[in-house]
Amino acid sequence: VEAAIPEPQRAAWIKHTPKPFSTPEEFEKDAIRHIETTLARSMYNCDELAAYSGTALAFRDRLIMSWNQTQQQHTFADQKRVYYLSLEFLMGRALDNAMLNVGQKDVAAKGLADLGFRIEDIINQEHDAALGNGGLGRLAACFLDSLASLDFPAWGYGLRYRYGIFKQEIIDGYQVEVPDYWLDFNPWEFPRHDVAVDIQFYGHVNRYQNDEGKTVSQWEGGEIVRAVAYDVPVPGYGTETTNNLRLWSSKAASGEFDFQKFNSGEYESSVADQQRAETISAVLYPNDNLDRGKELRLKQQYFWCAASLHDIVRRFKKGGHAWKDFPNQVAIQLNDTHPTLAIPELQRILVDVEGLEWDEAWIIVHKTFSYTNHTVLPEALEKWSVPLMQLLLPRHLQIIYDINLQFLQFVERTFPKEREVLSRVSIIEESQPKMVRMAYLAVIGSHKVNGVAELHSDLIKTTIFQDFVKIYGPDKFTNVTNGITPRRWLHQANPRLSALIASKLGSYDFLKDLTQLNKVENFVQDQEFRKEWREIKLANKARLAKHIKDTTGLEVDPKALFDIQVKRIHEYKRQQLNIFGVIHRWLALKALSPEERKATVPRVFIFGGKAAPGYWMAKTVIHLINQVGKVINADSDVGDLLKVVFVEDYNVSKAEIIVPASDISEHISTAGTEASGTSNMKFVLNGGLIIGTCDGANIEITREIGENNIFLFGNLAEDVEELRHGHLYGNYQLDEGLAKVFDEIRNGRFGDAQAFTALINAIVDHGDYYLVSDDFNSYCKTQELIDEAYKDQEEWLTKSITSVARMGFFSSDRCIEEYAETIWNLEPQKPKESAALDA
Ligand code: HBZ
Repeated sequence: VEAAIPEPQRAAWIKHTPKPFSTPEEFEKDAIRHIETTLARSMYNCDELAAYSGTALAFRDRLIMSWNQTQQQHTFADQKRVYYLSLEFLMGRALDNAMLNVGQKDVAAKGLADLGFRIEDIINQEHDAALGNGGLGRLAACFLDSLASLDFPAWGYGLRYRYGIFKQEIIDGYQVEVPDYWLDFNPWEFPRHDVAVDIQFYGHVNRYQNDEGKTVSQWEGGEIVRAVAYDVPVPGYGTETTNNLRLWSSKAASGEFDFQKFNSGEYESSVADQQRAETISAVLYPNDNLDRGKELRLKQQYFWCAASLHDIVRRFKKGGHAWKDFPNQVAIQLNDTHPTLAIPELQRILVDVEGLEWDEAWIIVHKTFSYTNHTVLPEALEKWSVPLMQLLLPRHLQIIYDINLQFLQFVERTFPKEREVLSRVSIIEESQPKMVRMAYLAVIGSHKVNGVAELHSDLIKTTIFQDFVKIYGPDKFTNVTNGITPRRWLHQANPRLSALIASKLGSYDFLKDLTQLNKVENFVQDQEFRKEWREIKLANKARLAKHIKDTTGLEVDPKALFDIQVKRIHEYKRQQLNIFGVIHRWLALKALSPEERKATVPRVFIFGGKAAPGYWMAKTVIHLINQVGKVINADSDVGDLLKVVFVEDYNVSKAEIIVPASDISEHISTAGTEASGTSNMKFVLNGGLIIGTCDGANIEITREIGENNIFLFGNLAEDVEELRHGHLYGNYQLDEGLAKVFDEIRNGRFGDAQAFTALINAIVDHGDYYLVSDDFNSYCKTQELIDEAYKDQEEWLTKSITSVARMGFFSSDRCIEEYAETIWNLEPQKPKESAALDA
């Protein structure tokens, strides 16, 4: 390939390709050129947004050079790639990350200062790329960072939503959703108008005999929508590797159909067709852990799967390999069941389009895919109605039926005497209407299925996939405990802590091998080190206090114990347990004499998180938190001893401010419901302790950091079922402390009592499914232990440092290496020249 370009041309090209900035002046030159020419602005109207844009464009130029180089090298090497299919990528901001990953933040800071700007202000101009709901989408973003940082040939595939997750405003204590139109100016994407795929919907299937006398199926008619690729460069940290995230945008296919309409004067309906096509990628569905079965969602899923597979197959075919080599060239990871249609789609391409035999094709499909499950909650398991699928994807439904038939025949041969197992494991649920169970299809079409923390991976084997373990044996099911990228969640969010650690360890190498953090334990008695550690935590708390003051007007004391719960609002995550605990604490404080109160540790409870717009109970929880805050924050009896804050519009950028500022964070889901959790890892990595249940990754965090360094409480997963049964059929006894809390709410202490009846009734009358009452006492007692523990600041500091030192396991790098070795069979591809690291 390289030899084809004559030497003089090569030399000219190489001479003029943009290089990393070696001085602030070089950066300034590029930024100014972009501000003047790309943006058509000048020195006299360069505000912070323009400075951000110029900076971003200057860095984008660099990224695209390494992106080009990476893609060329990967194509040339012709080795296996992994494709990460996720409907969500919660990337957050890109500029800070890009500057740190290429090691040039210092250069940019100096350059911007020369132009009269503070780099923090410039970074804050950027709009979050918020194409996700919560943990699942952020995990995908951490994985992309690790894949690039570890030099794995990998692409992400997703949708380019015009509207990401809504912006949350709190008005009179209620959540109000505002659209997140984020594409106004997005320097991080490259439209690829030449990469377009036409995607078919509706229509019918024709079966006919081909020339060789073979019966073939052909999907015909229906509608076509065009998928256009937008590429987002994903730079690795301290490496030249820049991978690609390809997001698909929908638009009308300009076929003859449209022209006919234009010509016959149907301008309006032609424009309406266009808008209908664009609707597909218009908006991210804002539900997490809930399946609503909307037609447009199914369209999104197929549109994205079909476009991605078309792209993957096209790339594979360019390599000139035999079809049986497909799984040696391609690994596809399904992030939850959302991309499961990729399974019948690949089977369709191989059989209907490429003419392979069914069995031959199925072996390829099955070796290519693997599936990650993120939940056992029944309401989150995706099912699509058979009539809807028949209408929208008639050929895929046939293929699913054929896959099911072969599977059930296999099950029957293996377990001839167990007929009832057949209906249990069938992909088709025999309900009215019939439903396609996507998780079963994902299991059957994949060679590996993984959960995201040990407990969760055990649970899927004994609950939702129990029968499949019997059918396939246990080896198909595995665990890969989640992780987080230490680049964003330590180095970027908490630069001072990162620098302190680097100063002791001698380098920033721990950011690429987080297990090296264990050496931090050697300094746990180093007085100077301890002092700085303490100061950094205080400074991070002051930064959050300032944010709270700026956004809510409330003043909180950075010296108080900061107790934080930030995550999507969901009954199973139990923000209600937390706020009931706050009320309980308030009542207890008010009962103390002023003298006694002096001995209590001041606490600030900080909440944040979005409720799905249609999730009434979650919205009620937000309302209650705000009402409780209003009353308590104005109560002079308790003054600074107790404050309650709700931080509006929790997102990735807010998390970067909030996570480093905790003393305690709360991860208090009903045991067995939170698959893993990842913010638990982020908080501990930043020196915060946690209060949590024995759930998800809390269990492994405890194992790593030691049980003296975590505050665990509550019932165990293995007891949950029996407790629930007892609530319904035993005689239910509400916890006494909780009863008092409910009395206060019912008495109208926090405004209109009626507003909170449903919340209370769920516990008192409707079986307390999430065990709030069962765990209430244990929760409050553990909170008291925390008050006591916080009084011994030296011991607290020791716990903080020790915990951080033991968090090496939770890097998403470890996670990706596990996937690469045990699931993808994937090797890294080191870039030819590697740039120096300048952290
Ligand atoms: O995935 C989360 C789990 O709740 C959490 O425990 C885990 O740590 C994390 C990463 O593995 N799941 C989600 O965030 N799920 C969703 O956001 C979601 C979005 C759309 C859906 C279903 C779930 O249709």
